[in-house]
Amino acid sequence: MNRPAEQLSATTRVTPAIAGAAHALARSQAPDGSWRAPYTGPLFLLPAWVIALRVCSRLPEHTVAEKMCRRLEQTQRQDGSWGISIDAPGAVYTTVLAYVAQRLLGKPAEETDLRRARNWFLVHGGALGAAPWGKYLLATLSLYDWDGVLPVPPESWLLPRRFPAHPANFWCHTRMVYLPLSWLYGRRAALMPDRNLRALREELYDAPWDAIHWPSHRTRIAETDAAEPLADVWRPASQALALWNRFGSRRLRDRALKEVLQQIRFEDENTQGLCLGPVNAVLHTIVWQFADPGGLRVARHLQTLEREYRCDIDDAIDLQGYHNSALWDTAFSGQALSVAARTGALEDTDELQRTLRRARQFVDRQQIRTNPTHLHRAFRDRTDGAWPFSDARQGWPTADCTAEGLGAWLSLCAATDERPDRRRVRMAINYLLRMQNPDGGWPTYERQRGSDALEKLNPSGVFRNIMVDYSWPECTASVLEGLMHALPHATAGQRRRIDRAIVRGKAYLLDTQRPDGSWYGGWGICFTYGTMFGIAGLRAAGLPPDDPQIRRGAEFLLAHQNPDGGWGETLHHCIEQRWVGSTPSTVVQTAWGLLGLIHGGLARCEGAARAAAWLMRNQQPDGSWPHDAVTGVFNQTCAIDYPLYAQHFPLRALALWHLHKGETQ
Ligand code: LAN
Repeated sequence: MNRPAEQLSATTRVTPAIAGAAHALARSQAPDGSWRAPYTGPLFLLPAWVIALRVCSRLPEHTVAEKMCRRLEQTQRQDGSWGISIDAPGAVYTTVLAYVAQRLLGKPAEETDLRRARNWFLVHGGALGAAPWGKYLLATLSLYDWDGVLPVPPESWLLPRRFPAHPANFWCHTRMVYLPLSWLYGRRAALMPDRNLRALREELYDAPWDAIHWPSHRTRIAETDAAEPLADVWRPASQALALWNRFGSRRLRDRALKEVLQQIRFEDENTQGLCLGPVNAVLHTIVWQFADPGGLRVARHLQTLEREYRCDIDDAIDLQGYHNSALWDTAFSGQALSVAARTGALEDTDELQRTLRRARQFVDRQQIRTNPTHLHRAFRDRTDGAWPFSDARQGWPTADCTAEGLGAWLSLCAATDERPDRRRVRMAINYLLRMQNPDGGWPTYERQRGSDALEKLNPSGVFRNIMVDYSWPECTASVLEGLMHALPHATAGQRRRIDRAIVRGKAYLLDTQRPDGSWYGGWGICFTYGTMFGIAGLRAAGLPPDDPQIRRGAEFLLAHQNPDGGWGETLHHCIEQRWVGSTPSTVVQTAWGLLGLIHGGLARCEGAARAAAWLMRNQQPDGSWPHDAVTGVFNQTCAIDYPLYAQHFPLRALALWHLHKGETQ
């Protein structure tokens, strides 16, 4: 075969590229065997933390305040606004919160950037136009009136579980945010305004505070904040719920508040105080400050935010999107290194063995072996055998983290001559089998509980697909790969169940492929991510590379490859749900594109060689790659940064390419 010069030179240069990347990755391993990096991107988290600190009268001293302000300054957009995340268009919600946070941290209202921010949000309706979560937070500071928020009655927790709108049927992140919110709403929890807060009341609105008729703004959301506009039912529903709030039974309210506080305790207990995510971690802090001012729980939550969620990037401070991403990043790094080890490209095998062993031990320790306490009472599912996104302490596993954790554990065991404990593999298999959704796909944290129709009640304005734990192509693909990996360790009974699960999972993947051959990525930006997983999942389910649907997936990738050999996508693809156009190639998306081609059996095609050459051209002298873009996303609108993706995905792609490019098709 006649190969262009670039392809030939790519073939000869790949061994040192793999070795350099593997050493760079090994060097960045943490002492506990994990990989982790600052997990930032959403811009509503740091202001929410500052608000919690103000509620608890624990605003930070000057140097810390300055570093928090620096982060907010870095993320302000040209037009003076803040988006809900990095790279997102400006929103009143985050602009008002970022403004309030900086004022609380001591900046004067007349400072130039704050003036620009104020001009921006006043043009868009001021705080009255903020998406609902912004209003709740402002209300706790008495910067917004509880009469003007979308009602969140705590009594919903007393409904029969069968009732479709019982919060137990919501996606767990939504449920765990609305849990503390319903307590704050039910109590109308608000600080007594001091002089500073009174001043702020005048800055956030284009009308005097006393002249605002709050009830007429309950369902108001500025256009900038309405990625998912409120459904029409919210208008009459919010009126009815507000009447209930006013005239409903006090005794029932007290019972409901007690129940909600009990559920909050369960969550604290089951997560060792870490909470499922950053939003409920902040809201629990605020709840406990009102429920038991200055108590032990407040102190613990403040400490958790400080020690686990805070991250320092150079001279700025941010609040992370999860307390860490350790299991997820370690699983991928471990798998990339295991593949690299198979290429024979690495010289210092002692160093590599040490790294792999420590990674294996870390992954090993993060398998959750127990179940939540008060399982049914706390509306939780079994967790034994599963892996979480961060670490075992937090106790909320997901299907794909389990699959990737299990896959990494097995690969790392194989690479370090350790025999995995079969009983534990089987526990993981059982968890994965339990998690399959009725549509054949796999969700994130829990099997789907509510019907898709619940999405009509999405009360957030800014996020999409938050009401139900839907199936996702990438979660499904990870699980199919994980199950195949674990198959040799399964019991005969499990094998039969795995076979059936795979048939249904395959059907789900075939069904979710779009007419253009791609899969939409729900948790990575965007089609390169989804398509890489879609193809890999179908291959794991047994389809051959020349299957027409796999071909179409690979052709989609080839059709959208940039002339320089890479791929580039932005958050707009996620928001618009279509390939809006290519943007400059990025490291991570190029690695995903190349991996998609390799899984699709096209390792030997010219496009794959050009992608590999792009990755090698852009590798830095120390073996690492530049962190050139934010490539994670959630709920279709909010970008989130996985800095380590730019290290382990290219390594895995190059190593696999090296292993497969010699194969005949
Ligand atoms: C995450 C992080 C990891 C991510 C993957 C494992 C990558 C994915 O494949 C499945 C979904 C999951 C677990 C996920 C879900 C949504 C999360 C928890 C996040 C993106 C991190 C932060 C985000 C959470 C919802 C942020 C808080 C915002 C709310 C809307 C509550």
